[in-house]
Amino acid sequence: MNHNVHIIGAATAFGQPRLGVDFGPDALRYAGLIQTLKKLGLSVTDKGNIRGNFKVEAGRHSIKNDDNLLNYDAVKDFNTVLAGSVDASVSNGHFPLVLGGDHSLSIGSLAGISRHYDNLGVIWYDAHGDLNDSRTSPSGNIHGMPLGISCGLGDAALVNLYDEGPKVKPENIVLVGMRDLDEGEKEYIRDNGILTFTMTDIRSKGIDTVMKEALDHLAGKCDGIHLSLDVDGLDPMETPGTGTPVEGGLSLSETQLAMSILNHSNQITSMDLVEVNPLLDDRNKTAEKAVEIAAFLFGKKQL
Ligand code: 6HN
Ligand code: MN
Ligand code: MN
Ligand code: MN
Repeated sequence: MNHNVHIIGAATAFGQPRLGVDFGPDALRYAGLIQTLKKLGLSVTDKGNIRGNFKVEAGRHSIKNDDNLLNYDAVKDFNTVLAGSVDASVSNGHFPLVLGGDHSLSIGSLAGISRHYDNLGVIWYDAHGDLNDSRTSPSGNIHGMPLGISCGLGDAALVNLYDEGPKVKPENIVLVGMRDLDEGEKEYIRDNGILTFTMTDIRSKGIDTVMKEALDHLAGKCDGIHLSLDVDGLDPMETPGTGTPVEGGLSLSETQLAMSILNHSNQITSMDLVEVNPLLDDRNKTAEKAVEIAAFLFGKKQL
C-alpha cells in the first residue's frame, strides 16, 4: 500500500435529496481520521474540502432536469472539479482517500483515477449497486448511478466527464454487500456478468472467502484497485448515520476483516469513503466506525 495519503473532502450532497451528507468529510475529521492514519505511520496530507460554487440558498438543491436527474448541473460541475483534484494526487504519487459526501462523488473520483490505469479494478462495498441510469432509477438521485455512469450507462456528459468514454469495465468490478438492487441494475449485472456477492452469499461463504474471491477475480488483469466503500454496506445498527440504510448488512468486525484482507493483498490504490451523514447519526458513531474501517485498510491490527 502507498503510504502517502491525500485526504480529499468531497463535500457534496447533490446526488440525493437529504442535507447533511456534505458535512461527512468534517465528521470524519472530527472522529480523528487524520491522527489515526498518522499513528499507523502514514504520511497524511489533508487537501481540505471541495464544495464547488453552488448555493443551496439559490435553490439549486432539488432541481430535476428533463431526464429526471436531481441537481444534474451541480453534480456535473462538482465532479469535474473533484476529478482534477484526484488526478493531481495520483500524478504526484499519492493515495487519494476521497471522503464523502454522497456516492455521486465516485463519478469524479473514478474519472480522475482511471486515466492512470489501463484496467482499473473496482470493489464496490455497499448495500446498493449504484448501477442505475435515468431510465432504471426509481428516484432520479444520481448517487444511485455512479458505477453505471463509470461503465458508460446513461447521460453522455456524465459518461464523458473529464475523459471521453467509460472509465471502468464491468469485468473489472466486484460488488460486495448487495441487498437492495433495482430491477434494471439486476439486469445489467446479469447481462454483463459482474461478479456480485449479495448478503446471502456473504452469510453462506463468509466475508474472508468473499474478499479472497474478489481479489482473485481482479488479480492479473487489473493494474490498480479502487475501493469504493459506502457506509450503508454495513448494517444500520452499526452505521445509522446514512441516508439510505438497508437492514441485514455487514458488521463492523466483518468489515475490519475485509479491510485487513485488502491491506494484506497490497493491491488497493485509492478509496472513496462515502455517505456519512452526521445529521442522521447517533453522536458521530458512523464517522467513528468509518475511521476504524479506513484504519484497518491501512494496516491497523487488534494485536
Ligand atoms: N447509495 N437504488 C436506489 C436509487 O435511488 O437509485 C438507492 C441508491 C442508493 C445510493 O447508497 O449510494
Ligand atoms: Mn484508463
Ligand atoms: Mn448504498
Ligand atoms: Mn452507494
